[in-house]
Amino acid sequence: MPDDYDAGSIQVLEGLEAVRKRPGMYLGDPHDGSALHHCIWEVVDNSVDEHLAGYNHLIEVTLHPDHSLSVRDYGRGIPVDTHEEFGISAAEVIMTKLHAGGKFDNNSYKVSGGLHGVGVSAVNAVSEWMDVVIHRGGKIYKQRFEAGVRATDLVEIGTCNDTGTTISFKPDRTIFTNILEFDFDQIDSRLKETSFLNAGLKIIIADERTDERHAVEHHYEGGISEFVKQINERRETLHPEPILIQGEKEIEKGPVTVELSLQWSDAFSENIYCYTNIIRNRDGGTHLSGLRTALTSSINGYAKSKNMLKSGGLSGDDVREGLAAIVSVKHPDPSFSSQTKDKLVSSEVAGIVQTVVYEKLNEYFEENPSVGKQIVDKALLASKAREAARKARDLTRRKGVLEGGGLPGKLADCQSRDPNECEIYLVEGDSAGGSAKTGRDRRTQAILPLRGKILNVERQMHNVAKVFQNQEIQTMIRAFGAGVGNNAEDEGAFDTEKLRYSKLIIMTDADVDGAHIRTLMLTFLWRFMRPAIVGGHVYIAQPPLYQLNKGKVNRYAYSDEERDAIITELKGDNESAKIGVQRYKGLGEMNPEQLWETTMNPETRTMLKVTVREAEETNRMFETLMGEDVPERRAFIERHAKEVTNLDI
Ligand code: 0RA
Repeated sequence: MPDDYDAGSIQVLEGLEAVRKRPGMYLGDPHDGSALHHCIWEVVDNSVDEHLAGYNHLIEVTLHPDHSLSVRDYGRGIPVDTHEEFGISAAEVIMTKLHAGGKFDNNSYKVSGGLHGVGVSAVNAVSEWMDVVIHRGGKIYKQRFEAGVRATDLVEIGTCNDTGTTISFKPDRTIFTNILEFDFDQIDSRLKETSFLNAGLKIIIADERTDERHAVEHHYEGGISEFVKQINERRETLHPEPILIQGEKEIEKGPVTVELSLQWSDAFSENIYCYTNIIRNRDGGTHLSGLRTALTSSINGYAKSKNMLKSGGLSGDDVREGLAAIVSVKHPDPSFSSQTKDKLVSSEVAGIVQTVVYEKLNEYFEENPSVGKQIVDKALLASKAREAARKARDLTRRKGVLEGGGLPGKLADCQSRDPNECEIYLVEGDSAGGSAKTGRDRRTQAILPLRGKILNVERQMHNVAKVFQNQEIQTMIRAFGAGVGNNAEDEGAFDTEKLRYSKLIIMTDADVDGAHIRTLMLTFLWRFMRPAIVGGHVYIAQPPLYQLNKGKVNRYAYSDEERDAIITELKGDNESAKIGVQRYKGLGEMNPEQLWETTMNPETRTMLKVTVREAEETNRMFETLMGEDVPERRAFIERHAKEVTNLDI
């Protein structure tokens, strides 16, 4: 410890001691990895602020082999002149004073901020060491801290002709007792989000912890519009370009700017991501309610003006079905409902967002009437479906679908009566159904063969009676034994508690028809048994595409790449070795043993879990799963989810 310790420094030390004693209060749980990663966000946020101030276009984050991490930016560089109040350099103030941040420069400039906005000094406090290197005014400066305390003076170490700041730190292992490893995927997905929200900012993440250096780069000139496009990447969109909405309003504290990007697709779910000053607000808040109000009134207004409304209006849920949207608000002094900033409560924001969205959306519909019409059509369909689901219960009751009949004859039920261990395979076609019946574990696996295509319920929403006359649909309702209809308040509505199986597994051929049947099945479940999907009970079986053999060795491949990899592996050094390749066209081509071994054995099978994105997103897998980079995605899935991966609907 330097011997010239003055009153200011002692105050600093006390502040930082508090962080070391109770890191959880400032950075989140130090034992589960969340505080460890918050350290990164805190440091990166400072560099993002430089970007927002208009001075920085590149951030380089590097994970080093010694478990330290560095963040380099090309901003103005932290000021090095002596700070009047504290008598030490401004840089040292920022590195050691809690909440110092960029605040003493100009309040309105700092708009980003970490979980608690504690600043880089809190990270310094929980670091074994932290180095800051500053390029500024043609000179390079460096200072080191240990456990948040100055270990060297700020010294000039060279000259340069650029500007910027590099902050490196090594988390203190006495504080982060459980988890010391930075998680590349988590960093990657978070910083990808950061670059989407900061159009034009490039973020490079390099992992130097293994022999093979691994780096990714995120750079989106299109900002939040590219974010929305990526959310909808694997969906049929109703309009090719997201609708971009921008606006600004001056309040007492300064300007509030709002930026939104909206795009509807044929998906069922609604994916709206809200941000205030680049921080995600998981529970939305006033910006979200402003958006919702504007959407409902604007779309209803448009529908009415085009005489598209027959009876009643469209509900908020109806107009938001299939909507992917980003709402990004920048506010000089926002209020949140909690420390974690999950919900924005600044009341003036609702009105600002509502006004901006209402005006701009009306304008957009004016200029793009065909898109407007498609969005209304989609909402009308959602509205009919909702109405149909409401009627479903009465109808099924009257027709006796739920009572009487008992279990359907086609069902080969399992022996166990404990839903937790029971699963039901919904199998396309009688012949595959036969193989599945023979091959299954009859204690826990039930088989329900479904003949041909099930009804396209989307086309029958005006006629619910027809939906419930469909044999396959009646059979499913009876086999599941959990009722029908999404409205939980209705008597007889679908109730996962009553479900006779904890896993509903759709098993169709790996071809176009199979994919179609799967879609029809999912559509039915979404419209009439939604809690099963939301509760994570619906899965897609993954049969192999190929069987490969060399002599007595049999292998299965679930994709073309895997087929090629296995061929290479089986050949080994012998290029001319004979490898048998059989393409499975349908489940029916497999005998019962093969079907069990490749697709049904819980020990070895891979299944897709059907999810609505929100549920999936909780473990932040989605960005990687959605990325364009297929090998990367495969590698990710292999590393993280042996038995199930997700299918978003
Ligand atoms: C205070 C004032 C100024 C810049 C910064 C802080 C600053 C902090 C960090 C932390 C990481 N990178 C950073 N870059 C800049 C403005 C200085 C000026 O007006 O030139």
